[in-house]
Amino acid sequence: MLENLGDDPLTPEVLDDLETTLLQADVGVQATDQVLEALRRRLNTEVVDPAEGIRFLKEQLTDLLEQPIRSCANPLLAPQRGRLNVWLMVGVNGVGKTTTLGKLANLAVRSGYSCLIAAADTFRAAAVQQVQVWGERSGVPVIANPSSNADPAAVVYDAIGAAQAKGTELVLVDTAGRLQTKHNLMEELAKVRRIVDKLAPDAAVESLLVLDASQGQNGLRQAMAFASAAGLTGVVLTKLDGSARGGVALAVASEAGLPIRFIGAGEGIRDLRPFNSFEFVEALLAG
Ligand SMILES: Nc1nc2c(ncn2[C@@H]2O[C@H](COP(=O)(O)OP(=O)(O)OP(=O)(O)O)[C@@H](O)[C@H]2O)c(=O)[nH]1
Ligand SMILES: [Mg+2]
Repeated sequence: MLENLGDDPLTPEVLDDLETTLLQADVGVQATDQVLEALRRRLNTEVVDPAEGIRFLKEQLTDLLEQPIRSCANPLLAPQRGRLNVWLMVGVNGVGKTTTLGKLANLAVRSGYSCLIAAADTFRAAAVQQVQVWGERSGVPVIANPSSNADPAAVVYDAIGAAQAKGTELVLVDTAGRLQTKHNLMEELAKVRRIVDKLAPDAAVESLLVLDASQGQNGLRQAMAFASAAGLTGVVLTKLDGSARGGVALAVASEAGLPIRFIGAGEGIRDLRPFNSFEFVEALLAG
């Protein structure tokens, strides 16, 4: 729709269309209101042509995404060399945690990090096998507990111990999918998080919420609930190769204050990109 603006002035109708576009892209009411309010305030004080209006809007959206990134020490998330990094993949069922972990393991190996996978999804029988396949693809060892219904915290304990013994730089932890409303499962996750902090107090810990872009605004509720249980530090947005625009990233960045770190756009091992807010906003508003 933005291409069709032509030389029309930015009328209230055009602003309404913009609002609809943002809401349909799952940006959410609060973030949408915030950026459109900024645009309206500007329109009240000066004459703004459509191209400038759109440029201003993109700048506002980018700024919402950049704020949580700016408040982190590292604008681009990468494991820190020469020390232990522990990255947890958390989220609701089927969002792409294990796939993202597999892609990250591959990226880490290609970037020359020593890496290890902790198979801490002990909930589903096939989960360990699935993560083992991903490990084999990149030649990354997988630490698992063969007993059924093992304690995920025990697997993490073993994995961190192995990493410390070998001087491994990156431990990627696969966790079971869980609904944010299941209190006992969220407690189990909080326990895993505490074990990491206790065993590896000097490690650089990332707790990454994996969000399925096609779940729209539900992602914000997931972010709020996982933030407290898992001590979230960032978000990976998956399934952006589908029809979802992933505007929930803006809601999550502005309302949960979480930086978006990676984008998953496909099932393949290389279908993972570092998050780029400028590119993201262009894609969000395109066509
Ligand atoms: N199209 C697409 N599919 C994806 C993407 N990421 C993951 N998937 C698919 O989503 C499905 C679930 O992926 P998993 O990685 O098993 O998800 P999970 O979060 O580990 O699932 P649970 O462990 O059961 O909670 C699989 O079929 C993946 O191939 C993506 O970026 N794009
Ligand atoms: Mg999984």
